[in-house]
Order: sequence, then C-alpha cells, then structure tokens
Amino acid sequence: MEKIALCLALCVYVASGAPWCPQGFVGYGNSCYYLVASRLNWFDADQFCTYLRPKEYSMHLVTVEDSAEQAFLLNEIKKDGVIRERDVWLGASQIDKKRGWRWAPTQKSLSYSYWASGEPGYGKCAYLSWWSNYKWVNTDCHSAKSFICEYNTVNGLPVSPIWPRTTTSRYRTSTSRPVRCPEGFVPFGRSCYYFVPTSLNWFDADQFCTMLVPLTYHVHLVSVESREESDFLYNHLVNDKDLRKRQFWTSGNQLNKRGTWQWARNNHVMSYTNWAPREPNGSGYCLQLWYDKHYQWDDVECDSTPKRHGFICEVESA
Ligand SMILES: [Ca+2]
Ligand SMILES: [Ca+2]
Repeated sequence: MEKIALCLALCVYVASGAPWCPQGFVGYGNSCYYLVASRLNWFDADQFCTYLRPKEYSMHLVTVEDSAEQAFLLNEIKKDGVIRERDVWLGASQIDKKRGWRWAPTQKSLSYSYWASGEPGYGKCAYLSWWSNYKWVNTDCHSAKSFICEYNTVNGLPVSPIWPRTTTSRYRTSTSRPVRCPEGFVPFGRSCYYFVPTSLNWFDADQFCTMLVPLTYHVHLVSVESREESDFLYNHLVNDKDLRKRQFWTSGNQLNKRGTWQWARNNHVMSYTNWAPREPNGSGYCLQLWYDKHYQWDDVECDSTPKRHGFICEVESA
C-alpha cells in the first residue's frame, strides 16, 4: 500500500514536469526554489541566494513570471509554519531608475505583476505581502524579510552562463572592432561600464553590480587602474546631467588590511592612484570618487549612504 502511495506521488510528480532539484529545494516548471525563513535585507538575501549555488552564481531572489508560478509559491509559503506568517522578498526592484521595475536576476521588465491595490508606491524593492495575502507591495530595500531563492534548470542542470562565457575576443580592443557591451553599458578600453545614480552603501552597490548581467558573476564595482581609465570616468561623469554632483563608489578598499588599498577585482595593491589632496585621511575603508575634488579619490565609511551618491560597475576581460 505504501509503495502504491509512493508510486502515485512520484507519478504525479513526474507527470507535472517538475525538475529534479537538490535536497531542501522544491521544483516547479523549469526552476528550483529554496525558502529561507530568516530575515535579511534585499541585498543580503540575494547574496545569500548566490551562495546556495556557488559554482553557477545563477541563483538569485525569486522571479514570478505568471499567475501559475504565483499560485505555486503561495502554496509553498502556506506549507511552511514560519514563513506563512511573514513577508517574503521578490527579486523585483527599481534600484536603477533608468531600467525601472525589473526582475533583477534576469533584468527583464515585469511582464506579469500582482500588485496589491494602490501599489507600487514608495520603495525600491518588492515583496510578497503577508498582510495582502501575498499580493505584491514595495518598500525600502533595507527592511528585513524572509525570502525565496530560485534558479533555472534545463534537464535538471543549472543553466550555464550566457555572457561572458570565457575570455574571448569579444572584449579585445581594436580600432576596427569595438568592445561589445551588455545593454546600457558604456565601452572603454577592454571594459564596459554602467553608471547608477542611486545611493547604496558599498556592499549593496557591489551586489547590485553582480545582478546587471544575468547568469554571470563578472560585474563588480569599478577598478580605476590607469590615468586613461580615470580620465574616461571623469569625462563621462561631467558630461551626463543625470550623474552630476554625486560621489561615486569604486571597488577600492582597505578592508583586507588597514593601510593597504586594493581593488576588489583582483586584490592587487594599487599602482596608479589619484587621491585628492591630503587623502586618504583615515575617514573610512572604501574609496569614492569625490565630486567636489574633480572626482579625485576619498576614503569614506563603506556602510555610509550619503544622499547624493552613486556607483559605477565594470566588467572587463581577464
Ligand atoms: Ca521564476
Ligand atoms: Ca578598470
């Protein structure tokens, strides 16, 4: 009898087309999901998701792409004794005003949505609202909520990175063949850059950079490694009216060892530097471009989110 029950369950399971998923995950459609009851802010929750599938970096906060997926998630939430009484983060955000509301893990606009009435209102990150029977509401990305991680599978295997696959000639600088960049990125030298005039702390800004090109973990805060690169950034910042009068994060930091400034990309000690006069003066562990000093460098607290701030992401060939 037990065997028959098991077989029935399995048969239904297979017939429904749910993919194979690792232990602790639930499968639906082409995805595996992982529910986390602990409450984190939106950036930390997404980063936790990337740790769950470390080789692929393809796991991020959940994307809800149709009413059937919404119904599936609602059912899973209600099965969980803890999460069913909590709000749950979605992967949707409008952290970058230029891109508007998007599923951050796929960078697709929301083709399906299930906003509660009067939403979206103020706030850059979306969640499934317990109060609204898991319709969507948006709020400050720094509030702490439970969350669901999701990754896509093909035949039970994680989808492999689509861009950039490896170091190929795609990036190579040449006068006849310019660097190919993902949507919205600006090319210079062997790199592509993305400018975001949104105030986030250093850690959150870097996490957001990693989400800009789906299925990769190659994009991070900018590393300013030459005079030419520094001049390029300066010219871009002074000529774009949306970016003016803001400080911008770079990947520069001394988090590893005090007094040793490094670029996060490779942890190499800086050879080129462009500190503002009398900087660094010991006011923090992270490096920003200082608007008032012609975007020369300044050391500030990594956790700070001054009002007129922004950050620059860079992806480059190895
Ligand atoms: Ca999804
Ligand atoms: Ca660079």
